[in-house]
Amino acid sequence: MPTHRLSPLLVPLLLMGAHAASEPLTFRDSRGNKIVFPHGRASFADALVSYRPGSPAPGKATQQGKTALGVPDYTGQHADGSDYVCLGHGGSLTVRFDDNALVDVKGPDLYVFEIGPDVEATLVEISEDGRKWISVGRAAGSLSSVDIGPHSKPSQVFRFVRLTDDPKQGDGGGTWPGADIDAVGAIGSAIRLSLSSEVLFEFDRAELKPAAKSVLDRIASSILKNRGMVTVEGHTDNQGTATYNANLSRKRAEAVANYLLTRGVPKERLKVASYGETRPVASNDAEAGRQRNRRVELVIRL
Ligand SMILES: [Ca+2]
Ligand SMILES: [Ca+2]
Ligand SMILES: [Ca+2]
Repeated sequence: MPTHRLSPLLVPLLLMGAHAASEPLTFRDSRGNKIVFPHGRASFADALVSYRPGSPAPGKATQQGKTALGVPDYTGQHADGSDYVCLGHGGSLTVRFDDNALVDVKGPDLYVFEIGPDVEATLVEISEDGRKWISVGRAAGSLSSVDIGPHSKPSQVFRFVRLTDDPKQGDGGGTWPGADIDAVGAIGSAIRLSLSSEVLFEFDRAELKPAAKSVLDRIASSILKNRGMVTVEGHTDNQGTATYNANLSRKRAEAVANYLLTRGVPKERLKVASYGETRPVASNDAEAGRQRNRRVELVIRL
């Protein structure tokens, strides 16, 4: 299962790889047009949020939502559905980007890899927080793109994509009713780094640890090799009051942003956002999940 909990040492490597060493991936759509994913493997969805099969539902074997994560890998040779998920008539799939994010770039921003003999359309919605959704149109099936530009603001950074099999098409019959999804990829993508609060700060504090500075030094030098905006997001777990957590996440995000400023990242390229406990990436019920939720994320547009 893909994870975005990166070791502090890997972070700068990944970030540098994002604009240098990592291989861009190229695919061809049904018309033979070349589609290049500049950020390679990172461009694709990382986590399954939910899968709700439609009615009629597909066979059990093709109800594994996780098969829509990562790079397109459908070969047509696995009858057990181990490389794609079938939505069923009117069914839906929600995925999340963890090491990248969906942003608006010139032209198409998001590609849905739909497979199988029938070309089946999906209705596409995107969300920053997994709660408020914006409809961005219809992916017509096969390998098709969506431009989120007309539906979003340039500053918005989207983390979630929801695909719903278009219930208006066909009668939903057959063994695999509804759209069959192999992968979901963001072309208009930014790199997202998640830094554990344990690495950056002492418990309940907002002053950077010395060890955090060396990690941020390397990130700063990578940022300076690019030109895009950097958003520093503060997040906490749900222990304590919502107001307290909102404040702590703001102070921590500011501490990281201020440090990046001292390393030469221009003020006009930095934006601070604090979300407190409102955007967890894991359950707060157990300590392991709470630890994942205590974090500062950097969204870096290359
Ligand atoms: Ca990804
Ligand atoms: Ca666009
Ligand atoms: Ca797949």
